[in-house]
Amino acid sequence: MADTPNPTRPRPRPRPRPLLSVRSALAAAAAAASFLLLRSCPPAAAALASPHPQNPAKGTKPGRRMAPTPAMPPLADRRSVPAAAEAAAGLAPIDFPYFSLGLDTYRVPAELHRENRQRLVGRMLASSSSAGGEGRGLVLLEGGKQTTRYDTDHEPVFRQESYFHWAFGMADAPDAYGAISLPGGRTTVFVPRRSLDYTIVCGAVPDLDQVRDQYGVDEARYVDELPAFVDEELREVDGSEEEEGPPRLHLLRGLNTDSGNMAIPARYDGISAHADRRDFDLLFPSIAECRVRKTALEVGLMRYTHWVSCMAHVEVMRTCRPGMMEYQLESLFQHHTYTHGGCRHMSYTCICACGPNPAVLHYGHGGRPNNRLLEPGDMALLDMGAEYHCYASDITCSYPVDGTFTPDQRAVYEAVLEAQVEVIRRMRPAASWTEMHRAAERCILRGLQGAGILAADADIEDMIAADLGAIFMPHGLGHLIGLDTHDVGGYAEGTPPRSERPGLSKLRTARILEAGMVLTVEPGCYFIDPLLDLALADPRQAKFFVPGRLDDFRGMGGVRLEDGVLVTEDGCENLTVAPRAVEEVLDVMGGRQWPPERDVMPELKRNWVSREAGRMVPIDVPPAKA
Ligand SMILES: [Mn+2]
Repeated sequence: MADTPNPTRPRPRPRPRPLLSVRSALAAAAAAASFLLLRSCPPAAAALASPHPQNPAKGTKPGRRMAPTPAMPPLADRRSVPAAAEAAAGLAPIDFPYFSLGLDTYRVPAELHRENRQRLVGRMLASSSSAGGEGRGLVLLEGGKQTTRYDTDHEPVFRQESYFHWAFGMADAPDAYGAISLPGGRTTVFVPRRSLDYTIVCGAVPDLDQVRDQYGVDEARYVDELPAFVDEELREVDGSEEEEGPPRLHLLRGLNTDSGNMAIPARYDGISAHADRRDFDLLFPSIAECRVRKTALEVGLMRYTHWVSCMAHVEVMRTCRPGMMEYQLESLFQHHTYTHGGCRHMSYTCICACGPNPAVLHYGHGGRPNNRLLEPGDMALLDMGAEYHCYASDITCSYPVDGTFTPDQRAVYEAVLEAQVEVIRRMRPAASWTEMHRAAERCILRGLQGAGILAADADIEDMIAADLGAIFMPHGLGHLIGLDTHDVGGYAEGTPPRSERPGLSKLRTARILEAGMVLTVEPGCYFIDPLLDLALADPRQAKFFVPGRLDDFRGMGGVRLEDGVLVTEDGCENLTVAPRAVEEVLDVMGGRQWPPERDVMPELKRNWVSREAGRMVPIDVPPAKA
């Protein structure tokens, strides 16, 4: 951080890049198949590591005018899967069922979901045997429904329900059911039998053998066969009931601690015949707990969603300038993640908050629709993440829209970056997320002392005790992320309860970290007038403020930096490869290549990757420091 350039030096701005040719995009899309089915090799063939030749832009120096380097090659140059691209990249072919949106979009093995089902079965059997329970039973999950808008027949684009998708990977199959037989784990999925009318309007659907092969399950049937199937599965077998009790029907019911909504158990006409066999206690905690820890295959997919979103953030960073509207930044992000990443859905509504708007934490919603004109001197806080195959990313970048930090903006930015680094330095198994939140608050308060907002001689712990951290960061440090942006299991039974202290009470989890968890690290510092007025009116907090200095920051909005971070056995891995150091941000805004040739902040633990033939491969970005 010491060798960052002069913050007041103006930066050269790149010329706007032309939009991609619509014609080439259409031609490429037409050539791409949404499912590619091949069989023979085990998924281990996907494990690969090929060094990626760095984009050669040697000799470029910060501050020099540089030709803008596209973060992603033009669509027409993207190599389509599989054979030619794999041969060119020296990669072994993938020979198992996978999901992909064609070209070089990520290829998600169906194995990912089979492994999830195995984990679920193992967990449920372990729990039920420890409770003295039975072995036989049936897990039944109901997939998401195709909905319509209000009273109309307009159909919003379908997005699968997350628990169902976690288990079966049927992202594109509305109105389906899935069943897992216990104790063996045999998997049967049920898809609607479609009418001729449906086929005429919506197209032909795959036959049952194709469904089975596509999702890598044991059997596929029609939904109208479900009642008879459940009857058969729950049938009592002579002799076995005396030892184990009759087979149970395991249904999903439980509270989402972020939304306050309940997961809805599977239903079909006739299910009430099994009312005495229903079990609502075992499935929900078991599947939620499995979702908390990600497998290597899930992490691989999340590396992709994070990489796509980071590269799109870089494009927005390069294009952003005064005179644009906030929604143009949103639009550009969506274009890049979809065109280059196959991401049809955002993980959440884009927050494109500029000028004073970062002080509105969830700006961008229907009532505040990203509609400000960017002005010179504005800070932008852009919180945008795309999802692919229903797995999320959640990334925030903050920077001055004109490419020039004022000293005050920079002081706030660096305080937040300090907090980011400090948390990533401490993240490892057995660390407390609550303690990480406090660590971030300390960094931010120290930064505000340095900026002259808070008294330089005041003790940080006294400020923490006075809840001053929650005045500047009135949200939690971060949350579990996976299929959902705010992923499940934050306050599961048996984990630390929600605190009542300001700031800590906003945490979406207070868990002790474990390897395999992916959490966002999103420290922020905001200047929210009503909160600041409350603090100034409270003698407990007002005494820490330097009179008058706060006024220089009111209206600045705020800064947030948000990365997705995987907890590993011995520390953590940052899945987010966005520009973070001030010099990185200014260089990228000036048109410099990304990823960079050197990593000026190895302490952020960014795992540098690139995409080759639908897979993520490591690339070499050596640390800048000796
Ligand atoms: Mn977040």
